[in-house]
Amino acid sequence: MAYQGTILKYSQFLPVNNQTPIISLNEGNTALVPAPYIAKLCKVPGLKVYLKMEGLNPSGSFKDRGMTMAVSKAVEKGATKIICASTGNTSASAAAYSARARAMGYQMDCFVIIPAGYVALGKLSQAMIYGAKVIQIEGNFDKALEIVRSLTEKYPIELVNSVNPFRIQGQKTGAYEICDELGSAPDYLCIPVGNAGNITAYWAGFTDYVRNPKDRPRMYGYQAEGSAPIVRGHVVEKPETVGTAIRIGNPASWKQALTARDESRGLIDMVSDEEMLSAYRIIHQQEGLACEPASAASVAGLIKSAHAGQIIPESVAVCILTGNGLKDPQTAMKQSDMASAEQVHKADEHSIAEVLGLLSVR
Ligand code: AN7
Repeated sequence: MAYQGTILKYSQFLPVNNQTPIISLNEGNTALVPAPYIAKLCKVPGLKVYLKMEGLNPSGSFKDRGMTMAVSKAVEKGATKIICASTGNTSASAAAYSARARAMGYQMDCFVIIPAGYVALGKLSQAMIYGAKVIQIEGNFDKALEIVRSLTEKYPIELVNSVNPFRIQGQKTGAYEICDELGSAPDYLCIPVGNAGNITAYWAGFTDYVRNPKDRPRMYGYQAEGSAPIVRGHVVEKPETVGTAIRIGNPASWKQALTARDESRGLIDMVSDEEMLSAYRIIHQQEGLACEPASAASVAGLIKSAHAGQIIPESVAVCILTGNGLKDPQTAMKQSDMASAEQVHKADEHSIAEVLGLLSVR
């Protein structure tokens, strides 16, 4: 049977039955790619590093694993409207899966509430072209989440943020795939932390899938220094980071993230924007792989933890690259040699050979 997405592949672990309409875009089955350059940078003897390419999902982020479940269950209970607050990827995913629900003959409208000015261009354009109603607010993600939580208590509209338990259920499949591919769980699972839904989901997934607690990975979560409420132990009123996806000051799954950390004997740390951007450039330029800035927090964090002696020799670390590199073209441009790329040259072979520095090598 051809691959048909995460729900059918892992139905035995998910709250679905034959009556559940499966709204799928063939999400999941994402590549797990070795990252030898990053492994070397860690300076830990015998360390193996893999990157889980979640940007290869249909709407370009890990959110699709949760959204296929959340939208399927919304359709099952007869909902015709879904809503989310979002830093961008949840809105793109919700918009895509509601379009897919319409393809299957169900009525489904999608509303997304986003912080004005802080959603990467790729994500905003996705929500729009998939046909969602996009509402920008003056205020950050935390405020947007407050509003949608309140709205969904008062009106007949389904909340599809990760406070919806089906989102977490669906996102467990990332952990299953890693275990299937490696033949066992890794020693460390490095993951960016924003609203803390994904670290919660991965830990639940490893707990389902790996019988012996000793064989489960340590969960290493990383927040951005300017939006690190879990690390600092208090709500951050004005979160700031170049990784706009994780610009979240009051994570909904805060407690569950602490449980994941403590049960797995892991840690939750933070990385600076400079560390995140350095990892972002390394992933692209030294591995030939791609992700958005917030995703690079997992690699920046791994490097930081390795240098701090928190990764043991001969171990295996998996970093989750949560979102596609094309989500945030503006940051990609800013992190590159813009001055030289923007210059327009005469269409003249000799002068181009000169610019390329080829004349002297002949
Ligand atoms: C690329 O889309 O919160 O800790 O509204 O887009 O589960 O929140 C996105 C989060 C990491 C953090 N990497 O995951 C949203 C949103 C990327 C993300 C996270 C997000 P959680």
